[in-house]
Amino acid sequence: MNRMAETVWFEDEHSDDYPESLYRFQGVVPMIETLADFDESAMEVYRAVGVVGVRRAFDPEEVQAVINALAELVSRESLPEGVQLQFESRARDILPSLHGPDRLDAVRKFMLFVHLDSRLERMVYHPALMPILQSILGEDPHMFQDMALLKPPGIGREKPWHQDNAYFKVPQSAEVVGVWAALDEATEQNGCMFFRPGGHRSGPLPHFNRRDWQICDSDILDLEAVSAPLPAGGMVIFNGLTPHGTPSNRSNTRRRALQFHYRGKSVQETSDQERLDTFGAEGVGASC
Ligand SMILES: O=C(O)CCC(=O)C(=O)O
Ligand SMILES: [Fe+2]
Repeated sequence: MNRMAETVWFEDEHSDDYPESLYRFQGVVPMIETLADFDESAMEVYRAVGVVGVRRAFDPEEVQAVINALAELVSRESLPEGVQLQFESRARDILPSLHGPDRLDAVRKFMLFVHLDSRLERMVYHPALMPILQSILGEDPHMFQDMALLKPPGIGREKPWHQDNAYFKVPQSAEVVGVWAALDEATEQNGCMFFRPGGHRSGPLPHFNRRDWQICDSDILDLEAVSAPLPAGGMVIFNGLTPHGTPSNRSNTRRRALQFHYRGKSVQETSDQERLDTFGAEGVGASC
């Protein structure tokens, strides 16, 4: 079945069994307080570590507007072609009983929807974020993928370790910036982001189809990881090559997040073949 052609579907059943040690952490990502604090020294940290956290990036009204907009969109009778709404496989039984904003508690991933609501569109080129993206990319940013990852309480599945660029048709020479914003408090228990500091500097890693399109667990187990716990409205800004993952949400708290990816506006899309030649395990003769 061609999943790309579908708009709404349930995730395939996947094992949610993984070594707990994948999410052992030595510290937290370097953090600044607000987007306005992203100065030259934050930029140096960004270049060295591949990720910078911002504790207060969006204000509570902005966060609430995003949640309201998402809740309205996932409650629509139908969604236009191109939008992708994926429910957690373990939400099959509860979905029929969820109404209004509670429907978000069944969603794993929602994609390519920001153009449907001005409250969301406004966040993409947020005035406080723009100068940071411009200085990282060296030119105006072009947002090429929007996503909401909702990891519902109790059923939100792990997102195994990966590099985002392994999913993108972007030339390897081009820089990609990911922006991940917490819409609820994100903690190690409910599935906050975990990163491999400095990992972007080692370049592309082979990815394998295991619990997901991911880095081999055995390549992660010995690495030093840091977590990115954030209050609602907090954000991480990270390089598309920085390895990261999120554990399952086994707590009873929500962990909703919004994620945008940007490349420079002059950067042209490449092919799936180039992406697989770079990240596909066959291309580099790796095993897992
Ligand atoms: O929000 C998450 O759980 C992680 C999402 C992620 O890393 C991705 O979609 O690339
Ligand atoms: Fe990612």
